[in-house]
Amino acid sequence: MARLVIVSNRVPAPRERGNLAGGLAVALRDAIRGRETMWFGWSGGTVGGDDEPPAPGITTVGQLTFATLDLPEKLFRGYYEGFSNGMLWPLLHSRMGLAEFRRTDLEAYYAVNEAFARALAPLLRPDDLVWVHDYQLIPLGAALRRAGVTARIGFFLHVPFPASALFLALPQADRLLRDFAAYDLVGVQVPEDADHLTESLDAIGIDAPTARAFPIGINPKSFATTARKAETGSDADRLRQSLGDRALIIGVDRLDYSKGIPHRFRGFAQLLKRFPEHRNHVTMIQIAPVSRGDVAQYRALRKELDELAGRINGENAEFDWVPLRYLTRAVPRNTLAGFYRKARIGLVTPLRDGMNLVAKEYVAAQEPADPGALVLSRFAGAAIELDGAVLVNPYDPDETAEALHHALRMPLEERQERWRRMMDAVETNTASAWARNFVSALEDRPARG
Ligand code: ADQ
Repeated sequence: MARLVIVSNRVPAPRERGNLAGGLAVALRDAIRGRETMWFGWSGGTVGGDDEPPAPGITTVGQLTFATLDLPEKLFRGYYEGFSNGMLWPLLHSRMGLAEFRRTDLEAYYAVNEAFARALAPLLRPDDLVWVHDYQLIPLGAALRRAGVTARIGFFLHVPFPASALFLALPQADRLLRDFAAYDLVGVQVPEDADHLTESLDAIGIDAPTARAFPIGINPKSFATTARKAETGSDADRLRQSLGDRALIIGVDRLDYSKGIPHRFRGFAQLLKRFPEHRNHVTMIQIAPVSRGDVAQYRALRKELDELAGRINGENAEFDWVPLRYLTRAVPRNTLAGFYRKARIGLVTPLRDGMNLVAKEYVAAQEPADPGALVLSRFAGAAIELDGAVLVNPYDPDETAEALHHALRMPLEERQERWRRMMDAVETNTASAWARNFVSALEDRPARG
């Protein structure tokens, strides 16, 4: 079996390497198991000056080798906070108004991708399968080819790809688009992203491999088990006691403007205003740990949410009921799973989202005999598979309010029927199926060497 080489900006932290606990590692766990694997990426550390970064640090845990690179501080900022998160993230989520382009950031982005390629190329063998992840590393494939790498290289974009009229507003968009041609396989979350990328490539006449949809999933069995166990834990118990017999609506996201959290708060406020029978009978909890706190747009979002949550509670609370509980603290994953199971409604309303795994986790956490309902944005990739959700346009708080009203009154039979349909989808497109499908599609590509 060919060796798998995973490349992502971040690699699992040393304490997670034994059991591969977080994020992408969970999704890739089954693809890695039983296969020689190398995982290459940024170490999380920076070095001063503009010098060439030191050689990658290499550690091996069983069949898995981690190779991590320190990056020069200034270059890292331009690459990560500047171009990746300040320009590409808003652009790819169709929020050009929030994007900030600086030529120096673009150059830092390319310089880091070149540094990654220089450090990685000597570690590669011709029969490796190289799998590059996400928008921070679009130019890596081309940089590896320039360094003489002939191995098969695939790329997966975790976030959406916007319509070409938008993407082509990016200065030097053609340079980035040309980089896609170096890959043997390009994967995106849903067919619409594939169409959009193809449209942009066609617009400037680039012959890159056709992008294909590989919708990412979760591991529903283990998530359901976690939720079942957590349901009887002390956190879930405290939550239950604090709610009394009120229904719970839950939102869980990174604090990110793509997630539509202010819109969601306004939708909840509209529910209380237009359907007052729910007042004092429903509580919403929003868990949104701060992310990318160094970027101005994220600080502005935090301020907006602080004000909005304060206003909604000020205007609606009773002396014995606070409608909205808003936490910017992180909550452990298994505690969250127990909360999902307790919640009557999962409220997931991104303005744009590649997939959105919270939606799938909410479904997997439900009790089959008495499942909650999912209210989901039609602009999340997950909406394509989860057609048993109550779909909303998150820009319209009234539509969200109506969906919540409908979901709160949904009869058991309808909840069961909708949940079964969603659970079937979550059980079909699991994380391991996703990784397996991508790796085998890459393996099927002809070798270049
Ligand atoms: P994210 O934007 O981070 O991911 P999402 O898919 O919802 O969004 O979440 C990823 C993971 O983070 C989930 O396992 C979730 O449970 C966890 N998470 C989210 N909020 C949390 C919180 N408040 N506390 C604890 N854990 C939390 C990007 C893309 C998505 C795409 C994924 C995977 O933006 O569209 O679905 O990658 O490809």
